[in-house]
Amino acid sequence: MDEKIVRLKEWIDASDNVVFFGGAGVSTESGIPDFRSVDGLYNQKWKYPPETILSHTFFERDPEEYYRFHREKLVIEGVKPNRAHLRLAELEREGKLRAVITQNIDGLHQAAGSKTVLELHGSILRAYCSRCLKRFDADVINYGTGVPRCGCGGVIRPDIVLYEEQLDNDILRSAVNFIRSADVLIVGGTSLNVYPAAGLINYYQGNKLALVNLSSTPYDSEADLVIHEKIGEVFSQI
Ligand code: CNA
Repeated sequence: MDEKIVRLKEWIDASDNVVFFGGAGVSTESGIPDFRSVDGLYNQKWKYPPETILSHTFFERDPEEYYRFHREKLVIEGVKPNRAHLRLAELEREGKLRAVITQNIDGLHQAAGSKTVLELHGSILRAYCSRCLKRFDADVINYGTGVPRCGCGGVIRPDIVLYEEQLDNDILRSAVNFIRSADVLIVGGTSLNVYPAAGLINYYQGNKLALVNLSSTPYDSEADLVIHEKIGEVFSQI
């Protein structure tokens, strides 16, 4: 086994306060493309980059096009948790992992059995009316065609944080608390380019910060351990 993975395993074995902070790269091995890798969403042919389509302004201006992208690119049939999601859920059951903090909106950590999951950017598995706030089953946004509307006439939207929108304060505060008091912080599958989420790392005060990401990130030089490998492969060994 890779010497770095052995070290990460030793840290985890010796701790009961591991926190995981992740992003889109955690779900690529489940078949959901991320935004920035070679076969991620940035390299596909859309008129606008994902960050534009997934913005508040765009959603208000052109919900039709938003939903075309949403249903084609964010909703992927039959996806299942991969080895990273499953091992994280197991580490929580073993009393080692305190929380999963995720930028993902796919619900795969909960599908794997994780209980304490802080969804910084919400979830496409929940929906509500943008006018009267009535809750809806996610099927109305994820399937079908056109723009889903509430009885009140408002556009039904996914319960995700679009670009230009604020993160939920309670979730953010809780994420800061978990990270600040963590013994081991594993950051995985995130380019650490999207703020304010990426800045959460700065709250970590320990000396066991592990970054597990295929490509390098702006935080590589600050980490105590950097592993540039597939996260599912790493987690199947720890
Ligand atoms: P990103 O900016 O797309 O970066 C993903 C990172 O993961 C890249 O640096 C890749 O090198 C790395 N990566 C890809 N596959 C693997 C792998 N198998 N093992 C290890 N590393 C890998 O994504 P971020 O999460 O950093 O950006 C934040 C955005 C993307 C959030 O707002 C998300 O909501 C949004 N997003 C979410 C999903 C999802 O829910 N699954 C999918 C696509 C985008």
